[in-house]
Amino acid sequence: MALKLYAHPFSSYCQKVLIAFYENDTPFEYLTLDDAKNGAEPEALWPIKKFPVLVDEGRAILEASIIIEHLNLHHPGPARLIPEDPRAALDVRLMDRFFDNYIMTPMQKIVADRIRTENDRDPYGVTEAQAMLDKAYAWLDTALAGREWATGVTFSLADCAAAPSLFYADWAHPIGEAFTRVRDYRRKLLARPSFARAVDEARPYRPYFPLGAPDRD
Ligand SMILES: N[C@@H](CCC(=O)N[C@@H](CS)C(=O)NCC(=O)O)C(=O)O
Repeated sequence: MALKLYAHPFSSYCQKVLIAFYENDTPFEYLTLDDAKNGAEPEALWPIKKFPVLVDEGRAILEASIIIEHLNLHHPGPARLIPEDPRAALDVRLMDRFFDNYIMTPMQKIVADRIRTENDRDPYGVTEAQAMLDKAYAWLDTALAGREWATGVTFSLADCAAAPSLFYADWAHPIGEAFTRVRDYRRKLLARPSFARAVDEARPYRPYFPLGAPDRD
C-alpha cells in the first residue's frame, strides 16, 4: 500500500517532511490540502488539525519529526537522516528541537499575527518572537562553527528542520548580516536539491505570504 502524505507545498512543516522523502526518492502519494475532497480524512486522522499527516498501511503517523523517524525506521533509503550511533542521533534530535522550538515557532507566531485582524493582533507576543529569533540566530551562528551541516558533516533530520524554518524566518525577521554562518548555511540549504525542489513546488503560493514574500530565494 502506497504511503499517503497529506501536505501543502507552502507549509514549512510539510516541506520539512518533503525534504526527507526527496532525499531518498521514497515513493508516496501526495495529497494536497487544496483538494477539498481530502479535507475530511486528515482531520479525522488528527483532530488537532495540523499538517503534515502521513498514512502508512492505514495508520496515521503524526508530527513532522516523527514522520521522518518513521521513514528512517520503516522505509529507509541511502540517506540515513538519523545516525545509527545513539549519541550522534541525540545531537541530531537536539538540533531538530532547536529549529522547531526556537526558529519555527517564533517565525510562525510573527506570520500568524499578520493574518489576524488589527484588533486581534498581539504586538507584545511578536516582539517576544523577534527577540527569540535574534537569540536563536546568535546561538546558531556559534554552534555552526566548523560544521558543514547542522550537526557536522552529514545531512540529517536536523537539516530537514533547519531548511524551511530558516527560509521563512529570514522573510519574517531577517537574519542579521553579522550572522554569516547562519546566512551561509541558509544559502547552502536552498541549494540542496531536495529542498530546492520543495521551494520550487511552493513558488505559486508566494503571493499568499502575509508579510509579503521578498523578491529573492
Ligand atoms: N508540531 C507540528 C506542527 C505542524 C504545523 O504547525 N503545521 C502547520 C502548517 S506549517 C499547520 O498545520 N497549520 C494549520 C493550522 O494551524 O490550522 C509538526 O511538527 O508537524
